[in-house]
Amino acid sequence: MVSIHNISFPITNSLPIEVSQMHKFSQSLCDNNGINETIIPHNFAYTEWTVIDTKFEPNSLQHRETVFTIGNGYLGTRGSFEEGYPGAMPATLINGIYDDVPMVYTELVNCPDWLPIVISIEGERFRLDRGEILNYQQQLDVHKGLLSRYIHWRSQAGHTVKIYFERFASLAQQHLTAIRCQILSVDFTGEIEIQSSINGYPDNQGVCHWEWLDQGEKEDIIWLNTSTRHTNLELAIATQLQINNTENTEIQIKGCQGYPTVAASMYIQPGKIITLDKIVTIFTSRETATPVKAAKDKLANVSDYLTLRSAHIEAWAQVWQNNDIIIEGDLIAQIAVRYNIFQAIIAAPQQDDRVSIPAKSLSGFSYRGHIFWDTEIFLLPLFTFTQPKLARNLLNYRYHTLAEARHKALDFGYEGAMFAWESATTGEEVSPRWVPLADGSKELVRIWCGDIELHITSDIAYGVWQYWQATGDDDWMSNYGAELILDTAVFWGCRVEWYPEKNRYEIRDVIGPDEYHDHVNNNAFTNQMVKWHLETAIIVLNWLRQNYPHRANELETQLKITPKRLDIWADISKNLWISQDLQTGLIEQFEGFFNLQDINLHDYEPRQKSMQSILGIAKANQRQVLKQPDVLMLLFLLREKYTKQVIETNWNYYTPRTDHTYGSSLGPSIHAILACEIDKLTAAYEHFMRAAMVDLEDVRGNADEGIHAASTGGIWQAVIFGFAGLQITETGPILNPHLPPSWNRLQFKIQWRDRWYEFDLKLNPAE
Ligand code: IFM
Repeated sequence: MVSIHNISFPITNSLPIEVSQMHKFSQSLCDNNGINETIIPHNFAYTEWTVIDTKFEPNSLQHRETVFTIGNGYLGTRGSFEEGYPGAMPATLINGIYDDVPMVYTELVNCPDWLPIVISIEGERFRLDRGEILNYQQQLDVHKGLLSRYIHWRSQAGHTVKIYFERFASLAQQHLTAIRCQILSVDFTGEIEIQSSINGYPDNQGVCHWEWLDQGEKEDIIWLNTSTRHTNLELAIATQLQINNTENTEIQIKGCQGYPTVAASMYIQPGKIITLDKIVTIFTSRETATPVKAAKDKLANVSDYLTLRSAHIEAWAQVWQNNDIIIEGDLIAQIAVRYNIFQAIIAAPQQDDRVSIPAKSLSGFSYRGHIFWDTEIFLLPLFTFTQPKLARNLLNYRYHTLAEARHKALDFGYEGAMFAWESATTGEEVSPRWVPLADGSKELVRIWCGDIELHITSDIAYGVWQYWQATGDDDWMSNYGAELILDTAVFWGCRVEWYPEKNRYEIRDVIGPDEYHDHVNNNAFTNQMVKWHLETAIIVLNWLRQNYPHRANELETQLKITPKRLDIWADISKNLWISQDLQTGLIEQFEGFFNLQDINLHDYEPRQKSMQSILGIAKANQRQVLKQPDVLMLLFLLREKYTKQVIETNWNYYTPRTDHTYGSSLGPSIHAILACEIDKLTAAYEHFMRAAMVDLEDVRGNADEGIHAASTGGIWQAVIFGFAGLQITETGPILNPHLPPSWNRLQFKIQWRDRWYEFDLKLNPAE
């Protein structure tokens, strides 16, 4: 590696990584676990902390942009190239920055792009679709939160350079991002020009949400002020270009309205390195009344790149102290688990409790940045047990959106709070009602989730309860959590119907977690969760009466919780109908499910589409085929209520009927956990890997649309609740492990009631 003027190239001397240090996905799967590797292609090489792309693959550019997403909970930036590439989908998404759109109401906005750096070598633009790539490596180091790229490139005129990029979104300072760009001339003497810009007109797949307000420059600093068109959210971004050798360097301000640019030109000779640092600050009117001032002031006070980088790395080191999971004996599982934890953490708001984690995190446009049950059921446990402050932020988001949940209940003719299936800024229902058919025709399909996928209301209550149980945060529970559980219980008390002729309560016309079936009656998942919810509401109210009588009184008055209402809740908990064969324990997913035409999914293999696309919406509705676990989802959430035999019976029935690969990405981690409970370790590992590699190896072919956020949290749960078998007892957490045969060691920490518990499972201590 070359080093001139105390600047080493690349910074850490870490690129390119030697091939012997990497592991190919295919090897590990076949050697260790005997899983059918044809399920999954092989995109990357891995070390314990890094995902490495060793070859530029223009055909899967957008998949790679997703995989190499970085962020810090405030913003997420896809791994698009600084110099651009045709067909790229660069995006920076900031939590809470939404704008209005037809049909889907609101979407998370692609914010001004802080990446652009255009390099010209003797007038010839560097880009990977031009010239010749002699060597290429891109890597994400999740331990340090650094994305870097090394390119050995020859221009069409025959000039050879080595270029190194490194970027981060500071975990230490959420309004700060930075890029280092280093250029080493291999064989030429001549001029290099570097243009560093802000693109103020980024688009959400064709729609630009920004209206230019102002921009300016001073020496090597440029800034832009812009506003969302409909929601009038202001955003200011400022950047400074710091250059290591200023002799012979000419700085010029260029660009046009909405695209401020600072350009630096200089001479270079063979062996000489140019180092440029692009430091960026970003503020919006969600955090300050004066975003431009905030961005400029912050930039004026930041230190140099390496100091900022050290603080960022230190912040990640702190996170990993508690969040790391060590797996020995299976390198792919090791890096995949760390990668998924990294992606979950960078999506979680650190300092804002009025936003939550969108279904595609801050990494893509799919689902428009809307928030689903994915957060409370799949992601929340990771935070509840490792970073409870972040879990509280996520739950507070639901508390702050209670007003809209109350509106929704009223609109549907009920009391209490009924949460939106898809939620954004206010908590108003933002599920699209109509969407175009996926076949490209102009036909619209009615989507019913916003009207009748009701289980989210209990899922949120479940997240609240789990947080409270794990943290013992009575203060929060009495002030916020209890109200969430109680007002949603009020809703259920009204929504459930009594059928005197059957002597039972029922819940009709819903969609359960398995969205291949809509307008069903007595969905077992929904009904059992409602029973649990109403029982829990009574427990919470009694606790409140004993410990916080004033607050209990206040809530009873405010939410009109009368003794009569409480009697009804208790009665519903006992008499809400669930169809279960008492002999075998088999639960019917909903009334009439077993009368639907059965299916053998093997008859449709090989396939590359979901069963709903193959059969069509109406026919899938008529068949016993599941998009994702429904009864099994229930057995997972309320697992202490069910015996191993009941889990096994239902597993045997529903697993072969589930569309594991092309149904929902939420399913595999849950299947992995239940498979552990019934000692089916090969199946557990297979489902686990399908979830763990969903983005890295693009298992479903849609990772280009963004990270499967729910699955990142599901992976954490699969390791902790599945393989490690974490159970919470009256005296604290214990393990009932079921480790995959190749795992020699599993080590992790969880926090339970203010105390850290460290578990270190070593299977072959003698070796
Ligand atoms: O919440 C999920 C749902 O369960 C299945 N479809 C996608 C949604 C967002 O991830």
